[in-house]
Amino acid sequence: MFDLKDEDVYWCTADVGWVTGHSYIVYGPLANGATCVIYEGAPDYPDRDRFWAIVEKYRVTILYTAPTAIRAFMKWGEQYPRKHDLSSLRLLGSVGEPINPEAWMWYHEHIGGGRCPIVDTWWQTETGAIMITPLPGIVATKPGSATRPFPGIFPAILDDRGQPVGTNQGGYLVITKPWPSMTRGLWGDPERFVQTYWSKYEGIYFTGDGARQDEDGYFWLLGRVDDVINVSGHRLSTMEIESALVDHPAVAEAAVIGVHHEIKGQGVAAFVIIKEGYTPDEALKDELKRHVAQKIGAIARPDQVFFTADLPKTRSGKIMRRLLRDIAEGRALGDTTTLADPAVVQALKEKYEGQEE
Ligand code: 7RM
Repeated sequence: MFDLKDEDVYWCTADVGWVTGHSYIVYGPLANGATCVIYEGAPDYPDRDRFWAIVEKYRVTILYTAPTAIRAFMKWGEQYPRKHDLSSLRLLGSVGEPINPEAWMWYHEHIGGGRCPIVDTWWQTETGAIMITPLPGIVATKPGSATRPFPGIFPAILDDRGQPVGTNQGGYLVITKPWPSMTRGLWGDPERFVQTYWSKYEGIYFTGDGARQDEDGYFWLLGRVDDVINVSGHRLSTMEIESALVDHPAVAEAAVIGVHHEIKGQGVAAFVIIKEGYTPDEALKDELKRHVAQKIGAIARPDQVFFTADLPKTRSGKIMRRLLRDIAEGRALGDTTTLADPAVVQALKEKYEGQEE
């Protein structure tokens, strides 16, 4: 994937505490005897050229980073990379979420000087290694596509009934044959392992991602189809953030969704029902945001908190996050016929439009 040679200086900018860091700062490159840069710090400290200063100083040849970082660099402006000699770079990588073509082009031009291939690498914690990626110099890239499966990996895109979808039709991304680094279980919860990955289709690994394949067989990832949200390439579960919120004494109930965010890809929006005796004010919003950051980590801190008296639920009590997403993104409401009380969502929509930050 990274075409590693003895002379290369490889730098994966991920946080070592997240899976890309474990796999592509620690196990992978060290097992392969790579010469690596290992860095901990912020990309804007002491200044917004931190990455480019490091590339120049250590003559980095292979740089592996994330779309969210690239979007932040785009926003800061090309003057920061331009201050440095980036001519050592020969290969760029991207991981963590779909890279939007605009960010791809900017990365290619302003970091890669128009000469470096970009490997857009799709994989998951559960896959243990990169699964869909161009091979540099072999597979022609298309901005925004992770291109083709790595040799020996067999992905497919299926509909709800398990039938392959047609060209350019969206569906569920699955892997149909085993591969060396696949997850073999969930610690202490074998039931959940079967439920999450092996019960949608018989004998086929379910990724939880949507995708389509174009006329050249290239894969285009379409994001998650479950309650996983992707903030700056970091995977978070809506449930986990909801639990952190409910853990606060003021909170009776909470529903968390991912909403479109220009830099982070997705941001966290929380709809919160508070208990009697608490005041739904700005101070409480800030306190709840702090509480989540303290319980889970800064990456999970909600961008928006909305107080509400009710949440849209089905008759079986499942929160309809799809409707909350419609509300948060200002879209017309989708199908509400399965709601226990359709009035709740209309009231919420009106209230939300008043509260928007
Ligand atoms: C490596 C990592 C996995 C989820 C995965 C996708 C998304 C990751 C890409 C991507 C489109 C990519 N592991 N994802 N890489 N989507 N193109 N190149 O992020 O377990 O934390 O997350 O991330 O939704 O299912 S992870």
